[in-house]
Amino acid sequence: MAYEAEIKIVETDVLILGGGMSGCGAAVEAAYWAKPLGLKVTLVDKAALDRAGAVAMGLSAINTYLGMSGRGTYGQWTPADFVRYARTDLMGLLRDDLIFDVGRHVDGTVHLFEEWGLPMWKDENGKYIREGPWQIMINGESYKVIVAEAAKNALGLENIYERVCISHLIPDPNDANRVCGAVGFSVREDKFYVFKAKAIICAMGGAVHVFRPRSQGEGLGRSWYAPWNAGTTYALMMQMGAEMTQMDVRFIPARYKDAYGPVGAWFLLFKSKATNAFGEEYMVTRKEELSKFEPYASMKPLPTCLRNHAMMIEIKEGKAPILMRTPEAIAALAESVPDEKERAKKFKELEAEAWEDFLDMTISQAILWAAENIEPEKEPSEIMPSEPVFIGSHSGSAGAWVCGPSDLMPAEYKDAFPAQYNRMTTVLGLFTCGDGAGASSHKFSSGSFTEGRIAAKAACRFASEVCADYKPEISEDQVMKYREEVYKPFAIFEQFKGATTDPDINPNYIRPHMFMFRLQKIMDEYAGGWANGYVTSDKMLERGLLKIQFLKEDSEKLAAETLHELQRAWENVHRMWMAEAHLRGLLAKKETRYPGYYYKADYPDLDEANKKFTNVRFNPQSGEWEVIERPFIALVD
Ligand code: SFD
Ligand code: AMP
Repeated sequence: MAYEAEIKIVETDVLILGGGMSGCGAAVEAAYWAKPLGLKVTLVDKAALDRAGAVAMGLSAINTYLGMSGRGTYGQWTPADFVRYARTDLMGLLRDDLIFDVGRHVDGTVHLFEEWGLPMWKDENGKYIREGPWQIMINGESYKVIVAEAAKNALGLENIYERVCISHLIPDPNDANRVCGAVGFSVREDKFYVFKAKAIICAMGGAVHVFRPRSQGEGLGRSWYAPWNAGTTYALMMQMGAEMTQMDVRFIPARYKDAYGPVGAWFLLFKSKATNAFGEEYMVTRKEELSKFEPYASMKPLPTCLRNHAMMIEIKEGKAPILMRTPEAIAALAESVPDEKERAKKFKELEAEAWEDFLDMTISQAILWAAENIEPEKEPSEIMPSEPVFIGSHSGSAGAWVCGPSDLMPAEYKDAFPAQYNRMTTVLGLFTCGDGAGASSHKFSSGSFTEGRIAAKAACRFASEVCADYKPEISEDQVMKYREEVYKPFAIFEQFKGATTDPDINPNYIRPHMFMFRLQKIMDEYAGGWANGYVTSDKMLERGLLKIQFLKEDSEKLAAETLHELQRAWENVHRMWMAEAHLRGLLAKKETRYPGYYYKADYPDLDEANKKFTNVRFNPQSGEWEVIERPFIALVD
């Protein structure tokens, strides 16, 4: 029997799915443009905005700030410099138009954050203190609360739906390549939501826990990136038929072992060195091996994947543990102060900053230090390459192939889009940003918020220019079908729960947790997870795809007992879609462009002469996938 949750229909013009950094940016900007255009804007998040998304725990730095107006302590970069920096980091293959667009607007976003009350580190002249060339330091424990408050003020609480988990996008009944709505369910109440909209901004973050994490057993769930970013952005866009780019590009963050504390502040602010167990600085000793990946091995800063690659060679040769030399770094900075008393004070300050870096951003790392009696000023800490995650906003670049700004997008890309609106995907009315927009890395928190603003401005224009006479149609029959589909895991559990004495073990269904383990095992073993040293090959990927098809069959048998578990069920279906796209993206790539992120054993080299985008697309009509090649076009030397 169908589960009869109360049906709530919400009609709106611009629908923002996800209230993280990019969703909040979209909300602030959309509210501004919607007023004169007479549009209604609605935002939905599966959690509470104040602590939803990757910035939930806070951050200790804003990683993208150009400082064009001279407000930063050093470095006044141009958007063209930003393109060079981001593109180098991703081994020369990104969309210059998208990155330039973020670069020219991101500083304004950071200034807004300060205006809204975000405490910034400043020097005696009132300039933002840099962590590194592109990053500035913040006291960011409440970063997300501050940003969420701005979004709430802009939209009004009556237009924000919290704790509603979006499970599907709805295609227009008269145009399969147009989006007209989304459905989701309350994770607290028996309410099923149907949102009808003219333009939809899909901003539900990246994908974590697609691969088997290093944290197992009692540590399960601990990851660097937000575990509740379950690939929903990618899955829902793919189900609509959106073309995706760089789906091979996972990010392997080098992190403090077990609690996943970020390393940026240590490398850049504290100027720490990392060594192998024998005190050898692998970034120096492995230079020769990296030179196989020229021209990128000579570029500065060295691409993140190549830094990983050097570390992975050490691990393979048995020279682990890899150590972040925190005591030497703190001592060296303190020693630069000539006066003895001042030096002692500086030492204490640095010690406090070391702890604060994690207390602002990755609290569990500080807890682990305390639990293991680690005093960072006295002993080094282990660092480790983590499991792969998908995140279009950091040092990875998986995501949708989106339309760029009209003044910058190369003419060769225009045909892909049914209408040209900035950050619209290849599906009419469907926009994305942040982790969702591909081939445009290094946005981080500030760039994601900025890209949300860019997408929202275009979405408002689209809703008023293209949709003046358009009314999204979703029939009652369709609503009932979606409700039945969404709550099916409840029906399956109810039907079969009595078949065994232990409800976890049942021949008729699979629970979301077990389903996730199965997915992670396939990906870890066949797609180059950490267990295999990140190595895969076409043969392994083909086998992995076969296993994913079996898993897909079993996804029809997912069972859920509670609303919370229902959410887990849909999250894992979304992860499964991301997994398949990753396998297909890797299969389409006949080179190892990202050593240190993945290794294709059958194509171990860079194929620089054939540098191109190998996009993938699921065709919702035929159920087939296709590979679409797009040229790389540089706008900046
Ligand atoms: O040091 C649904 N990031 C850092 N950025 C910085 O600028 N500085 C740093 O210091 C950063 N570091 C860092 C970072 C992240 C994390 C986790 C750590 C450290 C520990 C990166 C940024 O956080 C990141 O780039 C942006 O947040 C990306 O923004 P966006 O909007 O793409 O994703 P989101 O913020 O996670 O928001 C997603 C939202 O979607 C919701 N959602 N809602 C409804 N239905 C569903 N089915 C949904 N699924 C998801 C989520 O609840 C969320 O609100 S450092 O390591 O580099
Ligand atoms: P992370 O803490 O590793 O997420 O990095 C935070 C920021 O510092 C990002 O902008 C990284 O690209 C940058 N970063 C981290 N480590 C290094 C490094 N060794 N050299 C240059 N940039 C780095």
